[in-house]
Amino acid sequence: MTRLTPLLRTTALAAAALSFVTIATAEAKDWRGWNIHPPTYPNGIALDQFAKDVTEKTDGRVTATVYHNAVLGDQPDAIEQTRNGALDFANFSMGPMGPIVPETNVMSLPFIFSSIDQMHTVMDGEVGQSFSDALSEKGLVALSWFDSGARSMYNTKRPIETPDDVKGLKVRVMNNDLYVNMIAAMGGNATPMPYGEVYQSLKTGVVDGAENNYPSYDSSNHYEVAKFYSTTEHLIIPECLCISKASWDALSPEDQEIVRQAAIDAAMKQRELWAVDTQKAKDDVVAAGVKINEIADKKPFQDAMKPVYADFIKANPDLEPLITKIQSTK
Ligand code: GTR
Repeated sequence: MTRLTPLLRTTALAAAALSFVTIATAEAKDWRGWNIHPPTYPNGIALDQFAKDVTEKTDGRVTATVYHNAVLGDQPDAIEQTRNGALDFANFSMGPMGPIVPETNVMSLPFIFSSIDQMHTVMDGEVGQSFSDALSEKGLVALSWFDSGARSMYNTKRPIETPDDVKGLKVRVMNNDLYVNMIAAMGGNATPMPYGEVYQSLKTGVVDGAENNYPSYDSSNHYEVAKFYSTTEHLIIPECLCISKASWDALSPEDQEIVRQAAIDAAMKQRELWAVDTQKAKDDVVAAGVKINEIADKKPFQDAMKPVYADFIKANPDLEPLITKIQSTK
């Protein structure tokens, strides 16, 4: 047996300790998660639950933290950062995903889903899987789908009863040319803009209106400055809980299973909270003086979208079967 002098023994021990630390550091992963909403929003609560589950159930092999309120950047930036592994997980709307993953643009076609329930049926089946596959090719692993309700138009000027009422309005949209066409089809002028800039832009008149679901209209305080909310419900856009493919591939199969289950549980939590929060947000904005006009007949709006579909299909003929498949799903 080799005998070590005390000094060498100390050095050897220190080296062993150091290599242990190095190995432990290489293995323990600090995951950073992006969230556009406040921590009290259904998505924020669900993401915090996801982070806690992942941290506890992997025994700290992955330590996940959520950064809320878009402090790590706006959505298009965060998508890029998650794709290249600078961020590890996030909740993304499929709205700004279109320019990066063209297939997902199908979900941004106005009135493509007939109801939220139908959207769930589609997303939980093979079409949802095909979107996940397309995302994965672009570096994002979609593990579960969150609700985002239906988006409706609101503005500072007037109630919208028919597409004609949109004429001349300057409307903020998410970063996707499809929405520019959508607003133009009703005679409005769309401006793509980060979510965080909308409040100030509404307040100062840079834009006259925007469009979103009740929980976002409420939590962003847009209702304070744009008091006419009209239930056009023109977009039902799913949102993913997405993991960076680089972070996903670095996990053991056992940890991938833990993360997958945590993502599914988080989506169940989010959907449960979503229903309650939508009603609460609606009540809050009405109490704050918002004028909601319910549009019972959506047909004039759906008809106005025909050129948007025609242009889209012309530019993406390969996606037409997917559109037909979604539309024929009951
Ligand atoms: C919200 C959505 C966000 C973001 C935002 C927006 O409904 O949850 O991810 O897309 O709308 O309008 O930018």
